[in-house]
Amino acid sequence: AKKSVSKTASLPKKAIKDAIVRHLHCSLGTDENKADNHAWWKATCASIQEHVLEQLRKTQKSHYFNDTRAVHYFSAEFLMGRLMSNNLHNLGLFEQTDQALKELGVNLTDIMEEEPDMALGNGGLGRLAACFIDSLATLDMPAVGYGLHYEHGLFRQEIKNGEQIERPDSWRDYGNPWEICRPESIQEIPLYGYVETKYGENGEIKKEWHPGLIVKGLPWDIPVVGYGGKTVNVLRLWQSQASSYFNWDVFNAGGYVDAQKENVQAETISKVLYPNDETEAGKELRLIQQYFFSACSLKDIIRRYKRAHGNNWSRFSSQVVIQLNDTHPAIAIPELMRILLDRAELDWDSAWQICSKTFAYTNHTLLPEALEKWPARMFEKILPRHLEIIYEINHRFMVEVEKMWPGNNAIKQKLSIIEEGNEKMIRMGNLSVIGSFKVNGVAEIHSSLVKKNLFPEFDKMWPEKLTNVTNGITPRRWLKACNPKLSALIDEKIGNDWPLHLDKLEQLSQFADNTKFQKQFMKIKHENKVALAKEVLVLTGIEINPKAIFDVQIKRLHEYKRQHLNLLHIMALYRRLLENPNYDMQPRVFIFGAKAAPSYKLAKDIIYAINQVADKVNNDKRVNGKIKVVFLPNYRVSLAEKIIPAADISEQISTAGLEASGTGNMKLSLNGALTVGTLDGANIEIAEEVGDENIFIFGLNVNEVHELDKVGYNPFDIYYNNKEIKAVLDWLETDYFTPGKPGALASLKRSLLEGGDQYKVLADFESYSDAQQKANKAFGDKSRWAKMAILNTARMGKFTSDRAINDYVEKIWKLQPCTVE
Ligand code: 26M
Repeated sequence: AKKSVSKTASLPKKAIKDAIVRHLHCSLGTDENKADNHAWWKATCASIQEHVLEQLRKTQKSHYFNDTRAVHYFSAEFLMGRLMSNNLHNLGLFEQTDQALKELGVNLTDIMEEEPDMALGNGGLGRLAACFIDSLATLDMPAVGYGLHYEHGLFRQEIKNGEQIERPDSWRDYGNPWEICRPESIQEIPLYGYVETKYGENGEIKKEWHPGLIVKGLPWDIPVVGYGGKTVNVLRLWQSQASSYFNWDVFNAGGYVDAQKENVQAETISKVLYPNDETEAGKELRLIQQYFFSACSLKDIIRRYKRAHGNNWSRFSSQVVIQLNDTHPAIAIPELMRILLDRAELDWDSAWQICSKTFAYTNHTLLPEALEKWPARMFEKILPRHLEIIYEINHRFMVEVEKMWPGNNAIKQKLSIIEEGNEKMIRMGNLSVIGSFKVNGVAEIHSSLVKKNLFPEFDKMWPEKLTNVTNGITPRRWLKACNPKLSALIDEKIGNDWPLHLDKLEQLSQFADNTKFQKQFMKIKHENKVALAKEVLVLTGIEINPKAIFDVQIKRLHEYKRQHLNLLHIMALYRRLLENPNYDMQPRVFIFGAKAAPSYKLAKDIIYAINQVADKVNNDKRVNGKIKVVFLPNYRVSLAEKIIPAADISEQISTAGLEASGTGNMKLSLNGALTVGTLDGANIEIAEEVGDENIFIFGLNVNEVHELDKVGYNPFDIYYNNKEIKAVLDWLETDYFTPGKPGALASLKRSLLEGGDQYKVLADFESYSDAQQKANKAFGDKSRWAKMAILNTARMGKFTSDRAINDYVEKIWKLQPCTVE
């Protein structure tokens, strides 16, 4: 049986109070009378951190003495959000701390608002990494997260005159109370320079890389507290620094200023998170970032391995598994080869044996423009030795391809790591598949498309390599912490161990028809909606009615996610209302949260369009409050935690085949929102779990999208045949929503007509509108709606990230849990 009560859970309130006051005095240099919320927040963090660090020490001791196999989760992004509430809940200290602070005259909810989000990620991929390290610690798995210590996380979004403005994010300006600097574990990373070929005593060829620059990697450790407070793992993030000793020559030669220039370059590496999840920017700095954190992390792993096993590499791949979160850290594969060949002086076959048993790779997207490729000439300049190794990996792989498909050059071209063309490119996806022992997609449909469309030949060569692990989310953050009222109700009904055994939520289904329970459930939803309405008023000045349907689409802005399908439907509803003031619909508030990549023009146009339509609709008396449209600026983890518990409808409306999984879909359904969605990503598995009667599925499925493309899709056919669609698209060209600026929204119309409507928005419009009408009708029947919402919560057990991690452990990582006293 799993720990249910943590040691810290018995900590008396008095001890907590004393610790907070002690930190106020001794760490913050202030006192109870002078302290503002920020100081109280910091003092409270410091007192929590005492317990965290004690458990961290015990965990590390236990892992060391047991010499456990461990997973190393390599990710360019960890979208952690805020840590205080999570750490308190996981330590079992939330209630006592709340009480202790109350007695000190301080409100815990208020001081939690002082914590800036740790927004070191773009969206789904980064948040998945954060959920996974929570589950790894909760399941007592030996694990380390490795990433970059960005000085600036994802940009802060402001909306000015309806348009997105990007502002720098400065999450560490006043210090981060959770992180620990570890100068004793600094690594040095070579870059640039050239490769010298030498000949050994027996005439064997040896390669020596003479780097042109060496930078230092300074690790910062963020403790990751498992639920129950026993295992505390670490997230180790690397900050780049100038290596002073290497630049000593320049310095002494009177080049003080030149040396400073090199310092600036070195320190730029970890300056900022790239916000571009649209297309591969091909930026040199991004490649350097990837190599920098991969190389630091590998050296860190090897240093630890050698402490236990000396120079004997035979046990490396049985002690170390490295999970590549997308191809961003794929450069770790040739880097490990380089270390084994050039440093450890192993022969190629022995090195490749080790290497190809160490890495596993997760694919998160099928969008062709998002598959990473780097110009070979960029590699030549930054990582000349790695380029040689990649060519050698490819050469040997091509020999295997020739055995399998003799004389077939087309297949060789397709599978080659090197893309020949105008400019030679290195395909990081192919490198990752070839260098890994397992490759997984993130939902059933996605994994089957990875096999069938993306890597079919690799699947033939290695039939066991490609597999699926459906994503999950941590129920500790995404239900227990963010929705305390619903959590308390669930505790009361089925006991309090559901955060560890989410399948137990199924027991709620016995109350789905119970009128009293329905009322309790919906009362909590209503209270959460009142709280969100307050927040919306503060953030936007827009008044919304908590009795209306709260219809939510929160995710990065991308054409394939189709926020514009949602918008066209809103415009159609608006038009129906204008044409018929008695048009029958439940009042509805459409809530959007989305950041657009700064260079993604059309995505920014869609944000502008949403805001302009919102402005018009919200202020049109004829609408009579039946439609409100809210665009919440600066969508981020901490805002998601406020929106999700208040949502009635969850918009998951991507073009079938393009959303790898989605994870917001799981969070919303877990909190009792009903999905309006396509048969895409994890929506399919959500529908399987909740049942077709508790979800609103619409639109083309993957096969139908495929068929439509085969016969040829012409959006003009729909435009000319559907009066409503035509009217709505034509509306965009007028100045109705952009007074004095006719055509300001025309790019949207163009992309859907002349642009070819790549994402089948018009093709799915009617079906979407029908699904929305069904949802509208269902909401009118309070008891029916309550039942559906309850069954959504009850049937989300599958989507805990604990299940996902257990799948990884069984299928890929083969880890044993290691308990901590
Ligand atoms: C690329 C180039 C330059 C800078 C950044 C990028 C980049 C960053 C993030 C590209 C893609 C990135 O993320 C992709 C992503 O978030 N994919 C999502 O992964 C989730 C977790 O598996 C899935 O649920 C989503 O469906 C999938 O879109």
